[in-house]
Amino acid sequence: MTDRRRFLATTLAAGAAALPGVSCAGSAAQAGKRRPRIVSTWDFGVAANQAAWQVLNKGGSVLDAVEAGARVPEADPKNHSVGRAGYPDRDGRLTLDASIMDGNGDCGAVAAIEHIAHPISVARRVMEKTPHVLLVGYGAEQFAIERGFPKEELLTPESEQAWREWLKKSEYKPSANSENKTYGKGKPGDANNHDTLGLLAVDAQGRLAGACTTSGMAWKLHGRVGDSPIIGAGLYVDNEVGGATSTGVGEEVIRTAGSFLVVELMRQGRTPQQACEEAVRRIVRKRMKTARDLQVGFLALGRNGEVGAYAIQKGFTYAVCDSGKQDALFDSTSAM
Ligand code: SD4
Repeated sequence: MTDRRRFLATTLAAGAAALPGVSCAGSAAQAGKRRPRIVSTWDFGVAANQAAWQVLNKGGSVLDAVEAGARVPEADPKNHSVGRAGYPDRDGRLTLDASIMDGNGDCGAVAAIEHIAHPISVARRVMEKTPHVLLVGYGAEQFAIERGFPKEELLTPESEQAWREWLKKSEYKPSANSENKTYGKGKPGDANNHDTLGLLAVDAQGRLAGACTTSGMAWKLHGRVGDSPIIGAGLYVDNEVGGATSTGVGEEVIRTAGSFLVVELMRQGRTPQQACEEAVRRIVRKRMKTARDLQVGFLALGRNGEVGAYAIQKGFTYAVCDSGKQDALFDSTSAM
């Protein structure tokens, strides 16, 4: 058993009992007593959750918390799928997507932005300082610079080398969970070509916010935008119900308005777990032929703190943080 597997197994054994409302490994979702909780996608979500928790625990708002959490992988040079050091598109350009939303329906996003290290913070400025929801490309970059964000080269030598390796064959073939498998130890040219941080938080009053940030699919066409900055696709939050976020092949999530679908299913009475399962099943039903090679994962948080997660493939992990435990990591159940 690898160290990570052992850690997951230990966490799973202890986690279900220690975390009311967390449904993991297919166990029946229980309604949790309302308390602050933060959840996020993938192994790197643990560190993001902890940063968000520090904000929430000191009395900060859920919005401040999710922004602080998202900034962690954005700044991590070992993370090749979010922010600085992300893998570039097929032209060698690193373009980033991010969105932020609170439970009152306020939201902001940037797509295909270049040279700005913290797209999540730009997304928040779009939400708070403009009448718009989404700024893209050069316009988003100009807006950020006007707001005082430094213009930087974000492509690291390691990411550039990986791109040069990729150029030798130039095959565009997303592979499931690839970044997570090699997180922190990827070799240049590895097929670790995607993964996104989606982070959701609820405070003791049931107020929610969410953030989603990514460099998108590595080696994508220049100008390609995934689900992460699309409100309703990669992220959706409603204080009346809960929130949802997604990771995986964004085109499939956009086609099904995935995160909105999960929240609406919860509104109709499904648990976060049931809602994630139904959203995944819809994609699988429509993509019978290709689903085997496709990864999409949904993560949901009810306003009472209940958690659900489900993916097409095995291997989707998610992190949960609350007053009981700040570093819990779970394996999502999956359709295949
Ligand atoms: C995108 N959903 O740009 C993102 C990438 C991702 O796991 O999450 N991959 O399509």
